[in-house]
Amino acid sequence: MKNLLILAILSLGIAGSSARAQQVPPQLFSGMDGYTFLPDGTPIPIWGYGWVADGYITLPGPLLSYEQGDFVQLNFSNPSPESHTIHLHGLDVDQANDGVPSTSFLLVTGDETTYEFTAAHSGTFLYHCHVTTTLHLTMGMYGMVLVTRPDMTLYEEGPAYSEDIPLLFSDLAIETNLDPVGSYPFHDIRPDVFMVNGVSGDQLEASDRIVHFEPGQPLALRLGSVAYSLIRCIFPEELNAVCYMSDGRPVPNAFAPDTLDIFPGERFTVLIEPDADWDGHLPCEFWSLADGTLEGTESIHIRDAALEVPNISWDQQNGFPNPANHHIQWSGSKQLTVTVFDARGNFVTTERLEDGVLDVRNWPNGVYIATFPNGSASRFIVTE
Ligand SMILES: [Cu+2]
Repeated sequence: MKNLLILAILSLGIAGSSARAQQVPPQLFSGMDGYTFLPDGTPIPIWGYGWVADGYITLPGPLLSYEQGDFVQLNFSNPSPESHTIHLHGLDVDQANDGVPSTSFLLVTGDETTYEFTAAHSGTFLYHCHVTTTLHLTMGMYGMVLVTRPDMTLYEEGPAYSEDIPLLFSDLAIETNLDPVGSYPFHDIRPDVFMVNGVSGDQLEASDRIVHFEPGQPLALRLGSVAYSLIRCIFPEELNAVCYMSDGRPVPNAFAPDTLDIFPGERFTVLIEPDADWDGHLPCEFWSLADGTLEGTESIHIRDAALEVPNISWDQQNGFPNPANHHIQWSGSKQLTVTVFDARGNFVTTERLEDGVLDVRNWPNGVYIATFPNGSASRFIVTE
């Protein structure tokens, strides 16, 4: 049953991520009282950004997602005890909105502002605090910005793809996060935690961290780094990876990378179209720019979505008729909530049923999986 729940969470997560950030007014705030957790459960203090609506900061900060051509108004408030900004790294903003204290302004405790810019180019970008940048960034004040196109191409006349996969590399030094002031001067900082999207090690094997693909549906890996280290991604052949963009612009000639080096602040967009049934890892090495040593490797798990389905443990909650062409009914409950996935684990619908009857008229033919709040599941077939 655990696997089924994982499938449900995963699928709802994918459904949720298609909602664009600007449906909710994008109000960010800065905080200096957050925690992140190492794979062994140790809490590490962080500073960072969060949505005002959520009320807590996250590592990394929330993904900022816009459509190409959007006029963006990013509201930002600073209730924390020190000054902060948002620098929109790589985006074409004017000086007043660049978040660099010496050329524009910083937000002292209690300040609020609205950064404005036009998201003129599609691509992968970053944001981070630009106050005492070395320290505030390594403490966790960073996130990714995606500018995408409604036609799901990377850029005008660029390749099409099915889904964005943000992968933000970063690192931290535990000693620094435990004692930010004591870590001065900052050139002695040596990171000892290496992260992808704010987590590392076994945390990357959590179900909602695994990257699922469908054969023939290219995924856009949105690679960006705010790490101290050099990131070296090693692409297995089966991923059929092609790099199309760097630093928010198309590269002159797309190329198939065996390895890809990402220096601090750089971004790349790589399309992958993995072989069917592939289940493997994309290893990314963290190399010290101070002494050239390999400090750590974090691996991103990539798996054919179809491989998830056979792991479900089936209960005897069978509906009838099955196959169904008009409706399917589950007995035993006057009111019943059902969540349905297709055979690949994609979310189809959640409905509250009267007398346990689900209307399946006009549904595409195929195998579906119904899940119920008590954790049981049943499989049914829809035919014409
Ligand atoms: Cu800051």
